Amino acid sequence: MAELEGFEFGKSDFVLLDEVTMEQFLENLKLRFEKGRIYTFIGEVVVSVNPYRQMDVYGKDAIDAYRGRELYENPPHLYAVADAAYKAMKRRAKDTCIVISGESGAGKTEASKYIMQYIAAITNPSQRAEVESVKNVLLKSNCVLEAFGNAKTNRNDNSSRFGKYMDINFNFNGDPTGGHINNYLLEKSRVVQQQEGERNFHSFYQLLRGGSDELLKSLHLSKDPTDYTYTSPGASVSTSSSDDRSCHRAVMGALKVIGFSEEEVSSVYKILSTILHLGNLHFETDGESVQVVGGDSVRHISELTDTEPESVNKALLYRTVATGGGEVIEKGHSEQEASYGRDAFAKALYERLFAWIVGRINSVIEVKNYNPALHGKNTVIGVLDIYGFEIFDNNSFEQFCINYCNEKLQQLFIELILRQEQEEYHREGITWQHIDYFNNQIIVDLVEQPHKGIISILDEACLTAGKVTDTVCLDSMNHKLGQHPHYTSRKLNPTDKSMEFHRHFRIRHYAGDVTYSVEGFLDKNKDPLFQDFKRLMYNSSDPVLKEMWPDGQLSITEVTKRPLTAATLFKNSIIALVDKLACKEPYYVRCIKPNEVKSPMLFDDARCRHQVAYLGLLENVRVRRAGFAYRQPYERFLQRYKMTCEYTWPNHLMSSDREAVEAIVVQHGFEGDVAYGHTKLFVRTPRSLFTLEQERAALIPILVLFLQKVWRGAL
Ligand code: AOV
Ligand code: MG
Repeated sequence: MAELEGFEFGKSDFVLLDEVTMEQFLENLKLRFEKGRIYTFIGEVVVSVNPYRQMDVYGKDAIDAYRGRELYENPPHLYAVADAAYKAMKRRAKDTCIVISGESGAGKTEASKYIMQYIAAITNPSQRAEVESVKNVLLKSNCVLEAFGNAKTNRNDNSSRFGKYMDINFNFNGDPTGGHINNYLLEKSRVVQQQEGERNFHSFYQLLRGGSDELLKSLHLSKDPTDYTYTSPGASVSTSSSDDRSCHRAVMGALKVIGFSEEEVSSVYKILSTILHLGNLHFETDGESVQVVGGDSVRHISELTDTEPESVNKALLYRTVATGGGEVIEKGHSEQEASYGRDAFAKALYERLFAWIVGRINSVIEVKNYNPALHGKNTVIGVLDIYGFEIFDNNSFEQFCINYCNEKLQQLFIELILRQEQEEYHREGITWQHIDYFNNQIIVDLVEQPHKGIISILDEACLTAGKVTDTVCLDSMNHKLGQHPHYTSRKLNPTDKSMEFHRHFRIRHYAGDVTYSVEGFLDKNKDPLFQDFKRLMYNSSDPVLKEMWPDGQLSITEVTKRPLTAATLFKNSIIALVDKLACKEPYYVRCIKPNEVKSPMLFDDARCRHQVAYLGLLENVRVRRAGFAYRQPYERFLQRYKMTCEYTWPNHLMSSDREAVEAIVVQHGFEGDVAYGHTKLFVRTPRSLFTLEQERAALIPILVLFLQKVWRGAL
């Protein structure tokens, strides 16, 4: 239970609400938000509201206050959860994970960084150099990954466009020995196109605005993002340009600390520049053949990628195909095919660059020379910060994947929070009472079920020979899923005959209805890239670039005909992630976005109500309170409340702590409100605890007075 701060700040744990209603929940959340209390517990879950302003609650004092303390001893905080996860890991050698969820802009990434900073701050008290270096790399990796994986969207100026799960490994001392980052589905379509009001990945603007004159000259770049097709639309989008400049410096510094060599850093910037030059190419035809137009771009690209200009030109204009008879021929692109190929190449370059950066960081932090026989069990804390639920004006394949991922995480939340309760009651020999909640498994199935789900239908369309269009695929989905309670075929809406409805479908997600435009779904799912580009990169003399394209060594006849689709790869990776999380002891941070306008003052009731509802927070409180709102080991309960009972203060003479606890319970007359587990006392309603807390609070000043007198020798 959270330490009572006094009710002027609202209730620090939602289980203390008089009644579990949406009104009371919101009232408490709002009051706390307005009083600058952005964190509130539901038992061990922390609910966090994005303050949209710097809070003075993350300093050294706060770290010291939470270090090694029990969850209920301090006001709710991310640090309390981080410490609980750390303690479980250290004391009980349990692998734990902290799952941070909430919609886009709700504060997940910020929360994950505070949690990591906390863990870094409380470990390695003896300042061992190798541990410090691991911690440093873990912390610095955030800066690099955000530069390359985040972008300004309409919902968040620093939106994560990839999912991140980071395992931090600990030795038996509880000090970090290494880690591993898994990244999920980078939104690479952003490299070549952004929605209105949004930007490309930060890295491009940081390089252009922050790179030194010398660096930019060597990359044949100007300082102005409007000079490049891929960065031009986002160039005027407001974010302070000095931020881009200072971030560039920070990223350069971080790359160095992590251990990227000068050559590697240079390769990274060359690849970014190659992408920008690629975007400025276009194609023209004289009716017979297609030509590349774009000034010196081809020359720059060949120089930056360490390849021959003729080879670049050729890869842009031709593709090698194997005929049915096994013959290999070169086929010229149409203008449209060439533009398509260029964009696919630019996206793939960026995606591989990102994956390579993650791999490079992993190679530095991976646990080396760890011998469990010698060093004890290597335990792990996982921190998950993955893109939140998204509803945009135009929702595409990326939103479909992101929202599916959020369905999976919600499923895990339901499963684990209920399972944990169930297990605890079972372990302690107490009967558990079932609480109703919305189980979103039905939506998960709608997306991922073999043969029947949306991903299967998409894959089938992608693998069908010939031209299956997005709309044909949509027809197939409508046909197969039209009756599903969470799927709406917009085409079947008899009142609307507009064409728009022929290109959309709607999913009733746990977090709300989302209408997806099917346009581009098949292409993004198939994600094709001409083998010629892969070969071009593999043949580069730049070792870093070459390393990113091992599949370029395959000849056209060796290329696998049917690689897994993007949706299936994503599905598999998310299923693996969920499996990984499910076998750890979970801790949850549930983030709420208080308003749409990034204001520190505004608590938008309707928006918050919606989030509280879909995050299942009321159910969470109910489950927590169902049988018993509180549980506490006998010893701890006794420590806290022994002063309220004459038989236990200052020490009891009973044969066990459990008996002493019984004496307290009986003295206060709430024996009908408790159950005695094997090791813990379970209290059904908050009121009983209130009585005790109030009595304790009233006694403390008397006690202090008494002790002061003792010290002064007055007694
Ligand atoms: P997200 O990770 O949940 O969205 P962020 O963590 O990036 O959201 O938060 C969005 C913005 O809100 C940040 O850039 C900060 O300006 C502000 N913010 C969030 N938490 C805090 C905090 N504790 N203190 C001060 N400001 C905060 V997304 O990545 O879009 O799903 O894909
Ligand atoms: Mg984020």
